[in-house]
Amino acid sequence: MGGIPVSLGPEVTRKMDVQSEVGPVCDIILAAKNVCLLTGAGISAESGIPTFRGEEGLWKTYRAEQLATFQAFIQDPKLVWEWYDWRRGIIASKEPNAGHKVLAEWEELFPHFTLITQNIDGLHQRAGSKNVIELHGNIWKHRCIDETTITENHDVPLKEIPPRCDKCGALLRPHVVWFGESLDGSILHKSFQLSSGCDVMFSIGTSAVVQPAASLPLSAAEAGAKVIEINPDPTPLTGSADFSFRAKSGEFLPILDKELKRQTKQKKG
Ligand code: BJW
Repeated sequence: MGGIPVSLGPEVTRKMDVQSEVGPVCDIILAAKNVCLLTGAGISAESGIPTFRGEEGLWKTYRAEQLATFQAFIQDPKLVWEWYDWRRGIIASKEPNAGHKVLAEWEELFPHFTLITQNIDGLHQRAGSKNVIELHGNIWKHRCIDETTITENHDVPLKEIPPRCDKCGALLRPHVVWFGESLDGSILHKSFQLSSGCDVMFSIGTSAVVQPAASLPLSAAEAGAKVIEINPDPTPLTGSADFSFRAKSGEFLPILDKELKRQTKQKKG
């Protein structure tokens, strides 16, 4: 299956003939009974939250192995928690963008709609999405490394670093999935089931390199779904996507949404 790369930089987006660029993909989306989405850090980029990879990415400053593994945490919990505390501060000061808001509205637009995110920032929920599958956890939750109990914590900054469990005094860790750790089995199973059962699968703002999340759109494609990618840069998924829009999600999703709603109205009227 060959992807159709459609370049839509900000200039082009303003000038493009919306119906000819987005029209064909709208027909496919509106015919779908079951729509599934996978989002990544790129969807929050326009809110001002750094992505992981790329020029401005978090890994440019910190090496993944230094901070996003359990070994790194046990070696230096203070360093790891300082990094998370810094990121919590950034996230708390930012707002969901136009892309998050469109996806929140799509929950009502499609009868069967699944939003799967790799993001831990909670911005989809803050934009109004009610059913969000979080593959890599949530930065606003802590987990006791001994008792595995999960607690919500929204303190910015944290009161103590590293934080400790109120009940047993053991170290608390961020309730996120680090490299080398397994994702929650039931969440992963459900995500693959939903991806391989959908008619249309979006991959939005993800570099599509981190497994097993990156396999979700591929499993959808293998099961016959149309795959639509939205990303300013090409990714390893691009060749397998039916449509690959080179665009920022916060700019492109509102355009797509407007056209979907226009076509829906036209069909009804
Ligand atoms: C825009 C934009 C705009 C910019 N609009 N777009 C083969 C098979 C299976 C596993 C592996 C394998 N090979 C290696 C592994 C292990 C590893 C892995 O995948 N490594 C790869 C790097 C090779 N996977 C794991 O360890 C996973 N566990 C696992 O597999 O368990 C079983 C196992 C155990 C032991 C051994 C082997 C298997 C766990 C992965 C956990 C990932 N955790 C992190 C950190 C979470 C906590 C935290 O945030 O602190 O999750 S890493 C980081 O990457 C984070 C993200 O969710 C994840 C994905 O990143 P994402 O979202 O794609 O962001 P970026 O920055 O990469 O991309 C942003 C994109 O946005 C770019 O493309 C931009 O162009 C674009 N963009 N502006 C739209 N405005």
